[in-house]
Amino acid sequence: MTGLPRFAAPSGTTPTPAMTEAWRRDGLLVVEDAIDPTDCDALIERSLAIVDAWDPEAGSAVFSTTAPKHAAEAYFRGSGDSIRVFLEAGAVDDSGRLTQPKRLAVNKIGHAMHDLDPVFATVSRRPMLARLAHGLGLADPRLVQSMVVWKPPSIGGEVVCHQDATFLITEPDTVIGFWLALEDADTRNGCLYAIPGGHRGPLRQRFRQVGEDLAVQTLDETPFDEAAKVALPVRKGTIIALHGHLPHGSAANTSDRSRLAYTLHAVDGAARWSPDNWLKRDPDMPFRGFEAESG
Ligand SMILES: O=C(O)CCC(=O)C(=O)O
Repeated sequence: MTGLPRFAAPSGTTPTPAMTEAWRRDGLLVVEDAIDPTDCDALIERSLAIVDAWDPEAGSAVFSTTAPKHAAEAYFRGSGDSIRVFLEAGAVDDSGRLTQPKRLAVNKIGHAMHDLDPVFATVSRRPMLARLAHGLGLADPRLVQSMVVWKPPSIGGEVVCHQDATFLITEPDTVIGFWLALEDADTRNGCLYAIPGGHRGPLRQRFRQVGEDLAVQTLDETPFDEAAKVALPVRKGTIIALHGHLPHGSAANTSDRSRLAYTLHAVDGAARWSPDNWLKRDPDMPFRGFEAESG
């Protein structure tokens, strides 16, 4: 277990001073029982329905952070304002065909469920998330990206250590990640880990559009302090808020249990959204905040 503090969902409208202090010091906040288990179940149910309804023949791509070939694929590049299913590398053969049932083959679903799916849209706008976003410094939070990270039993892939500001660029950097455990997560089924305090180090990379391509650019060669990684086992319904510069990731799922998580990324509307972002939106579908209707 970790020595990091764990907090109960704040009863007031803002995070407590102890939470704000932990956020400033660690760059992450573990908030237990933040989202009702029935909401977690509803998101799992919707996720299963999305996967069941999805026809792999109509479009698919493998998503992997260890061998990131997805960056070249139109299926990935067009997923910023849609709902698309991505596969584990270990679930397809050399020609890209599924070698196992869909539900056991998914790497993730992304990246706009929070705007396009009514169940995800509702849970993404629960007051607890809005309070955390405001309380952690987003003056005008905008929800830019959502993912269900699937981690199927046995083949759920590693998410390599990264900083979210690498992938979601505003000027200045403002992104905060809200990672919600839809199921209990521990070290055997690939819970998150993080490097507390690592948000005070430099941003190492940018993943951005360069000409017609998406490319990773190195900004700073300082390695992540692997020895300082702390595992974050949590119960279903826990939210882990992650500063955009905080190094974090997750190990492969080697267990016989799944480890579904929902991750929602917000930026500050007061900052400039870089046109270089990989994530593109149709002009008719601007980023929304936590309000139920567009605002
Ligand atoms: O759910 C995971 O395993 C990793 C998710 C993550 O790192 C992210 O959303 O930035």
